Amino acid sequence: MANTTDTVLVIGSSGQLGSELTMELRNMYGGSNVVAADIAAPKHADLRDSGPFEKIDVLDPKAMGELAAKYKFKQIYHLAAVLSATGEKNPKFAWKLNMDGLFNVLDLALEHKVEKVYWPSSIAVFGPNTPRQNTPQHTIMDPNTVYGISKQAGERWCEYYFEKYGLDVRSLRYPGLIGYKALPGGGTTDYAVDIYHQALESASYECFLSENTYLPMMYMPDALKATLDLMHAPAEQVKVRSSYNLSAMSFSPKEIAASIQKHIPEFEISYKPDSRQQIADSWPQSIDDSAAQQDWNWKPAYDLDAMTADMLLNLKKMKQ
Ligand code: AKB
Repeated sequence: MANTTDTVLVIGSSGQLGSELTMELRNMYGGSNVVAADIAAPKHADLRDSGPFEKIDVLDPKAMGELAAKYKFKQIYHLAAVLSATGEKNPKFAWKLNMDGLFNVLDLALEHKVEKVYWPSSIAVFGPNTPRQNTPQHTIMDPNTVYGISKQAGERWCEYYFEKYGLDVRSLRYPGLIGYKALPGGGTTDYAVDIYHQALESASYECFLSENTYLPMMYMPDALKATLDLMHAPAEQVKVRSSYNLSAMSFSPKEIAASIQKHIPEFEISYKPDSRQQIADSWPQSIDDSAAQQDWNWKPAYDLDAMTADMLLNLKKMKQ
């Protein structure tokens, strides 16, 4: 249950997930109770107008401390991260932002007695020796991207802060997230958002992954629901304190193209795999999320065709 008097901080509020999650939280807790914070200003007017925005660098613990003293946050959602493809271009910086940013938030939460922290992990915690079908919650994890390594290490630290200091940290291993409101930035799964935009603009798309590359994916409304359900579950139901496997659908570029062709028959896809192919090939193709189902009743609502219909409808409306 949401305690509507809580003050909530969303770090990374201008990003793909952050911009949508901030709006959902504002609907639940009231606009003025949810502080959007990012290094970049919010792009969307609804985000700008619906509540406070603070420009913040998660690598600046002093500024974060001042923010916490000002607002007395009860919950923090820490979403700021360098994703998989961008991370490979500057591994040292990706490690710094992803790890130091997490430590700054965890320590801030302890110091300012924040009651709950949310931090996203990813399917990138898995690697080439992980079983690729129905990847279990507990299995071999040998990530080979700096993003994946930082997420795996982050999971261990979240569990450590929970076990040693009693900090209520919760986390999900997101698959590729697809939404129409904001663009992703620098991930390996980004093609599955871009393809819808290009389908409407030019009825063609050149994909940076090969046609039969299966990856786990999720439509944004399901990702928002999973995040909020986990954060509002009674603490004793949250049994996994590293990060929960989370699943909705798995598809290949060829299959998403076929789904789009049901609405736009002339749509054509071509393939030009680049360095992101190697990352995709090291990740699972499908995920076993039975722990999330059992512990807090997780169930997704959207499959590929339902997502395609909704994406195209909403993108068309936005382009009018
Ligand atoms: C990425 O592709 O890097 C992200 C992810 C799966 O975590 N979307």
